[in-house]
Amino acid sequence: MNTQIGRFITFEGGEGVGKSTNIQFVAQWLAQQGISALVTREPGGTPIAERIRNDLLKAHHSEKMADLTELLLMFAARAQHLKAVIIPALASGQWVLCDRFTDSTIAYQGYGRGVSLDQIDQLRQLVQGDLNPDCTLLLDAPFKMGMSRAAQRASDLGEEVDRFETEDDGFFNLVRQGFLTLAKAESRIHIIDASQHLSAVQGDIISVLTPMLGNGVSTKHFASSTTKQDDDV
Ligand code: T5A
Repeated sequence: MNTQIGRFITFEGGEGVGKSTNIQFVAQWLAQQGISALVTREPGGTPIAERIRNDLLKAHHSEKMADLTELLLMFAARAQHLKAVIIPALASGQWVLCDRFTDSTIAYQGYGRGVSLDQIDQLRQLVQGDLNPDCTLLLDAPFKMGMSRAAQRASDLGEEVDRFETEDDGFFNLVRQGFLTLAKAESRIHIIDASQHLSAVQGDIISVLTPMLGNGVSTKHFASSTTKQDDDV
């Protein structure tokens, strides 16, 4: 019988703040604790969702992608990812480490593009029901620092700039403020200062995750997320 309880951990933040780097670090750290973790990403994580990702990130289309199209494609990819990958992994007791999830939709499409947060919430409920992350690590740094790290990595690896990376400073400021606003409202979101040296960032991440290793934390994938207001009561 599988006695391990899967946990759903998401990594969020702006461009180049260190999500991919730290998700790999956490997977290795969990393996050292004897915990099997599935590493995945959004948009993407399944063959169909990765095809949607290609269209979403492609820098140049022959027409401008409408904001609503972008939003629906994010949730279409997420619906496939949840059904094919995330839910089965959690049900089998695996931990799931996901590079971006719905908080990115709220920050980028909601705060960044200005799409109605109520509409996003309706789609969230349709696609996720009560399935929410157990814990979210919000890697936060001034957006110019993240952009410059991402640009350096892209130049080292010969990667092309994606459609979101062509946005202006105002957009990325709104996205960052969106993430920080979410973190104030949701107790599952932990802000990690990603401007620190990588070893300090990883120390902070371990401090957040260590309490989840024991039996003291109940899993609540299928319960509504707790708000900070709830905690204060
Ligand atoms: N999107 C996504 C939406 O608009 N809505 C949604 O709902 C979702 C799910 C996805 C895009 O889609 C958008 C947001 C995005 O624009 P992506 O490639 O998944 O694109 O996301 P990016 O943020 O672009 O991912 P990156 O791979 O560019 O950034 P990471 O993963 O945050 O950064 P990482 O780990 O690659 O680090 C970048 C560089 O910095 C170094 C690393 O070694 C690397 O070279 N680094 C550090 N250097 C010094 N100090 C530290 N502390 C460092 N941490 C990392």
